[in-house]
Amino acid sequence: MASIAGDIERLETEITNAISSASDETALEDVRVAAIGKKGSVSALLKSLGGMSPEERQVNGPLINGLKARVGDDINARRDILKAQALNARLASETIDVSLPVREPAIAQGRVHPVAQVVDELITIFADMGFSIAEGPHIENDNYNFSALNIPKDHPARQEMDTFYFDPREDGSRRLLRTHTSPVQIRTMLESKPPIRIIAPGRVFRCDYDQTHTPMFHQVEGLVIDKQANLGNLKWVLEEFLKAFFEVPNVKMRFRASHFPFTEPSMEVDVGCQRVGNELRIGEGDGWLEILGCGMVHPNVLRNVGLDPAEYQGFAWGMGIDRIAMLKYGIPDLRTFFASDLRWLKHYGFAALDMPSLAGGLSR
Ligand code: 2NM
Repeated sequence: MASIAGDIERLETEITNAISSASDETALEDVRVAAIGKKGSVSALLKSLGGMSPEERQVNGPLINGLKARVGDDINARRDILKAQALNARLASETIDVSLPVREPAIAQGRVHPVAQVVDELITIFADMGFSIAEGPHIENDNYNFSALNIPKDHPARQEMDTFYFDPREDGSRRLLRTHTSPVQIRTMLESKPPIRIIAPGRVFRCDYDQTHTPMFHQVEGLVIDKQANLGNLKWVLEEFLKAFFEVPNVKMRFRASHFPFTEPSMEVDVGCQRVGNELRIGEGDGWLEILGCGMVHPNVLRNVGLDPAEYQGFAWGMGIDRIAMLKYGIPDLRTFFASDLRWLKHYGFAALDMPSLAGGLSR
């Protein structure tokens, strides 16, 4: 009787070697298919049982089936090892150091310019008092920037020196860059009916450049038109604004007589202040700081926009946004505002997602 015990032993050594040298699961699968797959070497041996005598089959059958079972077990054991190795390799290559500092997303790296921050604060404060925000073009005509505002033809503000004029047009008229935001008030009064409560923040342009002046700067002007609007209302609005803006419980105010063509009477407002070390505190103290101009809208201005001064009156005020930003945030030099220096912006700028709110404290 022909025994195949020797053949089985040789085949088993061969397969066992192949299993242990399979370096990954794919290679191991190839070994499995070549041994116990349908057309594999062990399967071929099993098939050969069919051509054997019953006696041979009785001896060889258990031998071959034993081989098949051992090979299967070997392969499964090797697969477990390879799986674990692959997982360990992956864990090693995909390691994250969770102790590293978090990298800031772009939104957190950007900064809001102090002027933009102050405009947001102004809008928050005046919106809370029932004011709307009005805007207008930077390029204006002589009428909206000067004549409608009761600024006479020979007024010094009209001269080339202060105003950026464009080249004259065919008809002799000249466009200009607005020198204040007042043309926005004129446009608003022409377009809408009283009561009017607006603020107009925006860029203005004057031909002037030194320590404290830049040819482009920012202004906010306010306007209230109503049948009974009066100086008492003006004082209240300004006082509420100054307290909210400088985030102090009291602001000492002083109204000094002044002159603007577009208001009568006209006043300049000083606020109390105090130097504490390096810091200038607005609100109370022995010092005074000029902060804004204001007055009752001149009857000629009302007439120029078709309002009857006998029926309506109004008050208006104006101030420099850059200047109040410097005062509130302790920025010493105006010219640095427009230098586009990223280090400056990182130092004086505000977090992009930190919106001013009265509930949260404007500049928190
Ligand atoms: C100021 C001071 C005083 C002002 C007046 C007007 C208008 F259009 F109603 F006549 N707008 N702005 C005004 C008044 C502006 O800035 C220092």
